[in-house]
Amino acid sequence: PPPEAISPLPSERQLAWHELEFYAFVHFNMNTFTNMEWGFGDESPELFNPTELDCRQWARVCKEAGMKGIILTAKHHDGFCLWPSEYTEHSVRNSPWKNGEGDVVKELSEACKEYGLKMGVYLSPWDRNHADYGKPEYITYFRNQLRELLSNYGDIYEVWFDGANGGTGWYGGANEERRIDRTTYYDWENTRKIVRELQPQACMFSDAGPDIRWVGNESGWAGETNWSILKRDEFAPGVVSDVKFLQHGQIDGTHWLPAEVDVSIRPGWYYHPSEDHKVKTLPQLLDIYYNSIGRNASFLLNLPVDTRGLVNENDVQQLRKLSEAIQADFADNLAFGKDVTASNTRGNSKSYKPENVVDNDPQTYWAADDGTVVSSVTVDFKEATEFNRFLVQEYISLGQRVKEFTLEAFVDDEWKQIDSQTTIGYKRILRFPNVVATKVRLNIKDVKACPVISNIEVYKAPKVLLEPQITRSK
Ligand code: IPT
Repeated sequence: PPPEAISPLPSERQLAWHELEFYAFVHFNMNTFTNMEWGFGDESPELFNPTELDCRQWARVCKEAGMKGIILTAKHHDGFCLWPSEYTEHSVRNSPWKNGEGDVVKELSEACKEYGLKMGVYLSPWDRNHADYGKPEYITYFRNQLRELLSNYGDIYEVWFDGANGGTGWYGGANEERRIDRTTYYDWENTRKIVRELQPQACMFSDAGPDIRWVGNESGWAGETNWSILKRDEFAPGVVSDVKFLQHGQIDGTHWLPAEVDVSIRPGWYYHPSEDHKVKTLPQLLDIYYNSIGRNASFLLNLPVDTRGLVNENDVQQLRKLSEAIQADFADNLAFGKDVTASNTRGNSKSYKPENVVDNDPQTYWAADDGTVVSSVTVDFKEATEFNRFLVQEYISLGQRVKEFTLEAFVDDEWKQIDSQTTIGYKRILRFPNVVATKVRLNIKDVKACPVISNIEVYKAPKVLLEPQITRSK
C-alpha cells in the first residue's frame, strides 16, 4: 500500500496553486497618479487618468516572463475602485478615463483570458475613504464589493487580503483613523464564506491564510527552513506576533498554509518616476527567484504600472532578463532518465521505484518502507558531469515529511558533501559552485514519516554576468 499521508494536508485548490509558482502583482490605482504609497482617501476621482492604459500589454509582458497569473489592486487603502462599483461614487465611474465608462478589472480579466493567465484580486480591508470604516456598516460594504469582484469577472484564482492598516500602529504612527480590533472587526469567518461560495477554487491570502500565508517580509525571501504548515488559528490578518513563524512555518503546524513571497521589482509598490532607475538588477531578481520558489514558496512579483497605464520599459527589460536567465538555468535536466538507486524501496515494489524521481511525472514517486528515517537516493550519470543546481520535490499530497537532508557528489571516487539543509516541501532548489561528479546523492537524515520524493532535477546553470549597476547618490 502507498505510504500513509501525514496531516495536515493540502486541499485541491492549494495543490493547484502550488503549481503556479510565479505570478504577478500589479499595483496600479489612485496612488499611481498622486505619487503615493498609502493615499489618504480624500483624493478626487478626477486624478485617475491613464493616457494609454493597456491591460493586454501587462498580460503579454507577464506571459512572456513565464508568469501564470496577475493579481490586481482593485481597491487599495485609499478606497478608490478600479471597477464601477454600485456601492460607491469613489471609482473609475467618476474619473475622466474613458469618460467614466471604463472598468480596469474587466479589461484585465479579458486580457488574462486572451493570454491564458489566471486572474486574482486585491481588495483592501482598510479603507480610508469610506465614512463608515470602523463601524459594522463598512463590513457590509466590503462584502458587497467582494461579491461584485467575485461575480462579474469570471474565474478568480486568488483573493488577496492585506493586513496593512495604519490604525493600529504596527507599521505607521499616529493617524486619524478609527481604531479597530483586527482580530474581531472584519469577522473574517463570514467574509471567507463569500469567497468559498462564489469562487470555490480561489485561494485566500493573508497572514492567517486560510489558504496561503504571507512570508513575513516584503524583501523577497522565505526561510531556508520552510514548512508549508502553520498553527493557523493562532494568527489573524494584520496581527503579526512574530514574523519568524511566517518565514519558516511551524513544524507542528495544524493546517496546510504555504508561503507566498510578495516583493516589488522596484523599491515601492506603486509607480514613482524617481524610481525609474531603481528597478532591481538581474542578480537581485535571480536571488529572489531562488529564495522564494527555491525555498518552497511562490514568487509574487509586483510590477508598478505607470501613469500611462503600461508596465514601464525599464521593468519590462529587467523582467525579460530574469526570464531568459531562468530559462537558461533550467534548460537541460541532467538527471532525466538516468539510472537511480535507493537505500530502500517501499515493499520492493515497482510502484515506488527510485527511477520515478527522474521520469518527469509529478504523480509518480519513490517511497521508502514505513519507519525509514536515514535513507538515500542516488542518480548515476555514468560519466563525469558538471552541475551547480539541484532541484528536489516531495509528493506533498501525502504531507510534508523531510526535516533534514544533505547533498553529496561522487568526486574522484569519494563522496563529497555539497550542502546540508532542512526542509524540502513542494520544491527546493539548491545553488552551489560547479562540481564535476559521476553521481549525485540525496541523503535524507530526518523525517516526520517515511520519505516520499516525486522529483529530482540537476542542472548546470551558466554564470551570470554582472551588469553595471546604475547607482545614484543617496
Ligand atoms: C503587511 C501587513 O501587515 C501584512 O498583514 C501583510 O498583508 C503584508 O503587508 C503583505 O505584504 S504591511 C507592510 C507594510 C509590511
